[in-house]
Amino acid sequence: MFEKVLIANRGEIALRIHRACHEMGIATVAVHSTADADAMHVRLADESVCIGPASSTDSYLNIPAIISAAEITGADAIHPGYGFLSENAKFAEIVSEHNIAFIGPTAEHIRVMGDKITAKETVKKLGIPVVPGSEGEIRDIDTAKVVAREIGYPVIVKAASGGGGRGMKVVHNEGELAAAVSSAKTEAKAAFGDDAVYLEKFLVLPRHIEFQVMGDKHGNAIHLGERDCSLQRRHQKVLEEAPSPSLNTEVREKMGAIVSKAISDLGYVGAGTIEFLYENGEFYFIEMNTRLQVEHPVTEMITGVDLVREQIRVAGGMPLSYNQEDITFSGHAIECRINAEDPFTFMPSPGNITDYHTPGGLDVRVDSALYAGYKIPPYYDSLISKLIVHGKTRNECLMRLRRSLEEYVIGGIKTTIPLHQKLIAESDFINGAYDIHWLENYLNNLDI
Ligand code: MV4
Repeated sequence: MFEKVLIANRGEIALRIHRACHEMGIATVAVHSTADADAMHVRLADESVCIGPASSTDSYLNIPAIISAAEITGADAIHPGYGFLSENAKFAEIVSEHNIAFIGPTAEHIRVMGDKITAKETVKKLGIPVVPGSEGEIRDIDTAKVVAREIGYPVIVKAASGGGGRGMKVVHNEGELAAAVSSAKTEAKAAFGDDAVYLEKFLVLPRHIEFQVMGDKHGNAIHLGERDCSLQRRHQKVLEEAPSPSLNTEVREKMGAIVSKAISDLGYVGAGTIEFLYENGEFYFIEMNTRLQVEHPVTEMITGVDLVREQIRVAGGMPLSYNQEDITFSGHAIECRINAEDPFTFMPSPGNITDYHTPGGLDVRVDSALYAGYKIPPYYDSLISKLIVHGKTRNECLMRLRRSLEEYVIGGIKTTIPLHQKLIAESDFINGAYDIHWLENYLNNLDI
């Protein structure tokens, strides 16, 4: 197994990775920007290296600086966390070329899944149902018209390299199609340097359901159930839960069997997430993420599996610690993403943490790099903490979440805790009756 792992990230996820490493007896190297010299991830790690100025482009995205830090400290593996370089195929390749293990899938798997057209073609061949649409890229408007007539309006134009909802256009009739394709291409070219777009049937009121999967280098693959991530604002997830209130055991088992077979046939190694839209009992693949996700703790809370430990094991060539039969699902878990933002305008609110008290007790988990006296820098993502709560039932989980949100004190800045308190008191949320558009509608109709 590895002796020393370099953690190419910051914040709560850097701590999460450090904790898994130390439990396995592995030493850690933190990297940080000048703005993060006092950050908790630097304090906890066994060693640390400054890799550049505040701007992410020059530090957490600076490949030569990160490789140098790994070589200088003698790290034998790099964990990229989420965001930053985690789904950069070139980075995975460069790491391997330096005889350092990349804790994640192969560069080839990252590349295939990074392009949504090749991802869709690949999983379709592996037996995963996909949203009806164009066979690959739309190259001319006449083909687009034929495909759209076949699948029926509304349709959606998507960028192959898309992310965060950019380069997406919903089209209600043929009259709007040409303009939508052309503007999606322009937007995609500007945002990603790639103007390839494809067409899909637009699903009007789906849920966002994602399956956690893991594979090892011995041909084993398992799934760890789903997470419901439908509560989003501007393509940023706000709250996630597992299991999904909208899936029944039959559909869950069917989806699970399909995804684990596909991951095994693909020879995929590491943790991954297969994203679906779920509507009227039917599920359709949309994308695959080849990284550990922000919301992975809800899966850990209902399965008891340490996903980061498994990532490290399989990257080091060890088999997964679990067969599918060993994975059992117990109770319910919910994660609230707590951001340093105004809870209702979402304006960023960085600054000094004057007081800090975390909730605790049975089945309460806080993943955060905050401490009293810490100053949140303005340069990075506004996620500052994840409150994850487990209960034997969804109702018990909700009661415990309400109590935990009450207990949590983060003084000196604005946070999204009040939004979560309001949200979990809503009858639609309590009833699990929400789709991907519910939260935006709810926020638009708030009188504040
Ligand atoms: C869709 C869709 C409806 N129909 N595809 C948004 C970002 C990207 N990850 C995929 N997205 C969507 N794809 C079809 N065929 C609706 C969305 C979508 C969405 C998906 C998941 C969670 C929140 C969303 C909010 C708006 C639109």
